Amino acid sequence: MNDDKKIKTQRQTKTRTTKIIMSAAAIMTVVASAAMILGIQAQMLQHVFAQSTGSSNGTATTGGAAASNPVMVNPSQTTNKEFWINTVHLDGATSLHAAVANPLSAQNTPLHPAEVPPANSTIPTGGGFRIVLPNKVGSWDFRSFTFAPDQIVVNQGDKVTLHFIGVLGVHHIITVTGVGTFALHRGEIHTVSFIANSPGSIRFWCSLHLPNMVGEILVLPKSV
Ligand SMILES: [Cu+2]
Repeated sequence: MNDDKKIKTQRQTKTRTTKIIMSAAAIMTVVASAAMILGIQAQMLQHVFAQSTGSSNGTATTGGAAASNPVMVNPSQTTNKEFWINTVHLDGATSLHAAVANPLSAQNTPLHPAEVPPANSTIPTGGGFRIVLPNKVGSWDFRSFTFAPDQIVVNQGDKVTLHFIGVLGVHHIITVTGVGTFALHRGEIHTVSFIANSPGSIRFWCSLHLPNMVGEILVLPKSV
């Protein structure tokens, strides 16, 4: 090999080495960036977890531990109790035909097999239930009215405030035993307030949607 060739070979080797070093540096940069991003994400997750468990340093009880240590209720202590009660109806909309668009359903095309309405309906009268028989495209619906929540627990002597919210259903005629009767339209909020003087059960219901649109306030007795 003459001198010129030697120099050329040395140059080529140098260039290859430089390229390899540059590639390695690029890979390391990518790995370092990925590690940084993952680290930031882990920190964010820790922060979110700390917030959800009410701890900023991770030393307080976790959600799981809190769930196993419930707050004890002492019926001898009376307080103000406030509840928000929504009017609700649940709809089971389906179709006689499988995978046919159902205009009654948010999930427009049912994914489950075709269903036919029961031949002899056993639903009670009273307005609380409604069955819409198949329309021209075979869609049908079963509806049930209720309150959410429909059971509330308070202590004897508590001042109880109930906000009834008209969400679903055009209107309702609601009675709270011992408190009164009122109409509630969609988009309205009607508030009642009373002292739960006696232990036992206070019923509330909608006379337009019986027998299922009913609720109960359970009043725990004061300890002596
Ligand atoms: Cu009602």
